[in-house]
Amino acid sequence: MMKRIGYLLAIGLACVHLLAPLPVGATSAVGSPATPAATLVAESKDFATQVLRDPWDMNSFSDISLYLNRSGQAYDTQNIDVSNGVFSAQSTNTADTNFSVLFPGYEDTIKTGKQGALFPIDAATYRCLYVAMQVEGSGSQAQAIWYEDDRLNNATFGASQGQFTADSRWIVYYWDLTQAPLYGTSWASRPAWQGLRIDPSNQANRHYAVDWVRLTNCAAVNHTVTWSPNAGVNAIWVRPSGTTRDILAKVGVSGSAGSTQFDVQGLQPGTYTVRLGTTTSCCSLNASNGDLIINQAPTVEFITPSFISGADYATQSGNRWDFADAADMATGINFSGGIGGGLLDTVTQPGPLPAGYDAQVWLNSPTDISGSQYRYLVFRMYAEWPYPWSNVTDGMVARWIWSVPGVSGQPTHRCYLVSHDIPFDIGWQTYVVDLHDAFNSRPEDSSVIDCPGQLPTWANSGPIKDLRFDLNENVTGITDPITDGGPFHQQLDWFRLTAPDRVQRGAPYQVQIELNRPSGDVSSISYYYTTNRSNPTQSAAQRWTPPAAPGNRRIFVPLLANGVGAFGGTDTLPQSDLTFWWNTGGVSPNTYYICAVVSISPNTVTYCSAAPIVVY
Ligand SMILES: [Ca+2]
Ligand SMILES: [Ca+2]
Ligand SMILES: [Ca+2]
Ligand SMILES: [Ca+2]
Repeated sequence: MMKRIGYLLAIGLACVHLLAPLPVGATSAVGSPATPAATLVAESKDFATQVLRDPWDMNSFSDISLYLNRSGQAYDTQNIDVSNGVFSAQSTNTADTNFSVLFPGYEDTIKTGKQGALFPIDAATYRCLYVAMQVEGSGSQAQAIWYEDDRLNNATFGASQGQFTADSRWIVYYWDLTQAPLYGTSWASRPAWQGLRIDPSNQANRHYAVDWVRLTNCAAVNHTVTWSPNAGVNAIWVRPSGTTRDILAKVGVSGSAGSTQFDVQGLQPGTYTVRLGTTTSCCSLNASNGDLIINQAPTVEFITPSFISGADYATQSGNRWDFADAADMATGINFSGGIGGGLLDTVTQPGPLPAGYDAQVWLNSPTDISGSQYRYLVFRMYAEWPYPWSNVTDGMVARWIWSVPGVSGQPTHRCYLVSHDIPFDIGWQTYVVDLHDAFNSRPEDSSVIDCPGQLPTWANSGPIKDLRFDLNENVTGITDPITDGGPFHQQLDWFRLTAPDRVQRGAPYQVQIELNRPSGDVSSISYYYTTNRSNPTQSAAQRWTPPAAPGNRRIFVPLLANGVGAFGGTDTLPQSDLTFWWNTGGVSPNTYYICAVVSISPNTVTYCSAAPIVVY
């Protein structure tokens, strides 16, 4: 069972006006018959894009899902929806609605996914926060809160000044996070923060909607906007293409000047119509220099090397855990459902204290396993229950259980070792557990009999005999403080248990990457290898070219990647958009990360693989 996690928060009371009231200007007729060409400008450097590789664009529920309603422990937020690139919700009578764009993770649990413990914010680099948002009603304030780590309010944290929101107008709200906080510790006082939470309103029962959140490096991205001089306008509004949403993006504009520098670092990528109006109403004039396109910077996910590209135990032992055949699960108990359509489909009812019905999936493990060899546990899982938020405290935790021969020496006796909690979120997610991490490797518990006094870690366990995955500890029907609880529906697409990827020096290695944009948009890309991801361009990776074959023959090079990328079967896996054959001939044996410097003009961004590759 999870510990309950306390979390207090009262929103600030200081009054910071974003917008001084200004007289409403006279309007004039919109329109110039000729349509000028759109202007393309670079996307600003944004934490979520460049570090998480998943912008807070509200295109998926996972942009805001972690710790919603304090993971089911406090009913602060209702009518939750993410659709058409917008997150919308409503505060409840607690008047403390909030969402986390970066959540550190849960105390005393395994950290996975896009949790802030694995992706802390570099506070010196990222410090300008932009939230494109509308909040219902007047007299309501918004605020940002940052956390040192998974202890949340029990460790160092800080809260920005409150900012009055403007009666259902869409506005790009801005916080300079280096400004003095309303309370707590200043942003600049620590090198890194693992949590960032937004409180859209400190009032009860207010609707709000969020188009995006950006956390930038504060470097201006200037775009000159021109218009027919008009003393009646004083603000720039932008309308995202395909919407009817006009968003106030710059105030204090001199309408009679007819032109201004517009810093667009707070806008998410996309095409915008730029218009002029007042702070309270859009719009009487079109910009005369046309639409604005914020270029979408490239993001790169490495498929090879990755945590699933190394040798996979189940594949090596003859039958991949893809749930394409019933043999992948040796036994399954305490849940309903089964294997079909390439998935293991399960429903677990809420059960008795302390840990529910103890739903267990025993994976097929025909041969002994070496914990020192197999390091990464990776699985793709869907989860849902009757509510849109997760509830980790009341049982949305899985566990990994392994057995070793019992100390009694009887051939069938086993010592069972139980991992720490693996919290899970709702929706489809891919979870990576580094079983050689000191915390993740250490069992939290074991069977009562047949275990040694000093429990082995995963990394020094062997031979491992059995593998069991406990789906959840659903006790929501008994202990959920804000709902009546309900069954957990979970689907498993695949498991991998892999060794770090390896290549013999001199053999070509195929680097595969997945991009957020069509590969044809890439204007240049170069590859590197490094022992230190802080120094991504440490060594240029040489391209491998096949030796010239005699006559007209060509050498066929087999795919070295182990079951990753485009291949048949019933698993959903990332698909390769670009490949690079790396010539490892001149590379000293060591453990490296592969990095890529990718340009989609006018943006150039550098990414490194999350997983290493061993050259031996
Ligand atoms: Ca996103
Ligand atoms: Ca959006
Ligand atoms: Ca299989
Ligand atoms: Ca599958």
